[in-house]
Amino acid sequence: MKITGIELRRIAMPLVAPFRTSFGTETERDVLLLRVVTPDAEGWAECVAMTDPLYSPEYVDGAADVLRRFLIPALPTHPDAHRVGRALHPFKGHRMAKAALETAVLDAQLRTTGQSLATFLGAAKDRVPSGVSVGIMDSIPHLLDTVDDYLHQGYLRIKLKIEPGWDLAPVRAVRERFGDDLLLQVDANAAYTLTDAPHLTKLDDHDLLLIEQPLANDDLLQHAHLAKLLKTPICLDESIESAEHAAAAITLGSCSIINVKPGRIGGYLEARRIHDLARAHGVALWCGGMLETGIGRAANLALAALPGFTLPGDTSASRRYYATDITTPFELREGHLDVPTGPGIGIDPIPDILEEVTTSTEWITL
Ligand code: SMG
Ligand code: MG
Repeated sequence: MKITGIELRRIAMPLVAPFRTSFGTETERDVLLLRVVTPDAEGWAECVAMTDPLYSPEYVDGAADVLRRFLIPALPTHPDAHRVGRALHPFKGHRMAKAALETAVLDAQLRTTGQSLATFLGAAKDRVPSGVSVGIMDSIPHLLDTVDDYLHQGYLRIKLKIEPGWDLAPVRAVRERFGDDLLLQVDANAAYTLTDAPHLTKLDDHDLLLIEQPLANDDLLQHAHLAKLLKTPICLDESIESAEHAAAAITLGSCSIINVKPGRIGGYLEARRIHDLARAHGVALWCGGMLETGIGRAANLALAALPGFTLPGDTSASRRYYATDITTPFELREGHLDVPTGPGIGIDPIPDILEEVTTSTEWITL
C-alpha cells in the first residue's frame, strides 16, 4: 500500500453540556483528525489528545507537531499497520499521536481489502452494552436528574466522576435513589493520594463495580498498596500506556480491571496485546472514551466487541456528546450500540458537516 499524502484536520465540536472532571471542564472538543490517502482507499482516525495536557502529557497542538515533524516523515514507503508501529517505535512517548497515525493507516489497509476492523481484531459480538460517564455537577439534585435521564435512555451502567469533596455524597445519593441493582462505578482521574485511603474505604459500603484511577498516573506501586486496603476493585486508566504497563500493573496487583483506550496506548494493535494479556490473567476489561466523534467511536466499538471486554464501556451514543456528529450518529438500542460492519472502521465523515466544523486543514504530501 502506497500512501500519497496525509491530511491533518482540526475540528471544533461543541459539547451538548459541559463535562467536568477532577482536572477541568470541557465545553468544546478540539479534535485532530487524520486522513490517509492511498490510490485504493482513504483511512480515517481521530487523535484522542485534548487541548490541554491535564488528563495526560499529550495535547492536540503537540500531537499535530510530532506527527508533522517526526512521525509522518518516518513512515515506511509501503506501510501497513504493523510496519507503522515498528517505524514509530524509536520515538519516545506520544502514544496518542502514534495511535491516530497507525489507526488511519489500518483503516486504509482494511478498506483496501474489504475487511472490517471488528473482524480484523477478532470481535465476538455485533453490539456492545453502553455505559455513560457523568461529570461532576453543581448539586446533588442536578446529578440525580441527569442520571435519571440517562437511565431512561437505556444506559446499562453509570460512571460518576469524583474528586475530593464530591465523592461519598453523590455516590450515596445515586445508590439511594436508583437502588442496589444499578451498575455503578466512579472515576477520580488521579485526584487522590494514598493518604486518602481511610476516606476511600468508605466507598466500599456502596457496592461499586470499581474505582477508576484514584491515584496519580505513575503510581503503580501506591495503587497496589491501595488495592489491599479497599474492597472496591481498582481499575486503571491513565496509568496504563502500553502492554508493558498492563503487565507491570497486573504483576504488582495495582488493578484487577483495566479501562482500555486505544488512543491512549498507541493504537488498536497494542489494545489487542493488552486484551490477550489481561484475558490470560483474568483481568476484566472495558473500553473507555475520550469524547470521540463518530470516527473514534466506530473504531472503539470494534474493540469493545472482543471477548475480554466483559464490562459495559464509556461507549455512549453520539447525542450524549454532540447535537450534530460528523458521521451518521450512533444510537442506543436497548442499551447497546451496534458494532460497525463495513470495511475498516465502517463509517465516513459527512462532507458538509465536516466542512462546517473544520477550523484548519494541512496536507502533507508523501
Ligand atoms: O467519551 O464518554 C466519554 C468520556 C468518558 O469519562 C470519560 N473519559 O478518564 O475516563 C476518563 C475520561 C477522560 C476524558 S475526560 C474529558
Ligand atoms: Mg478515566
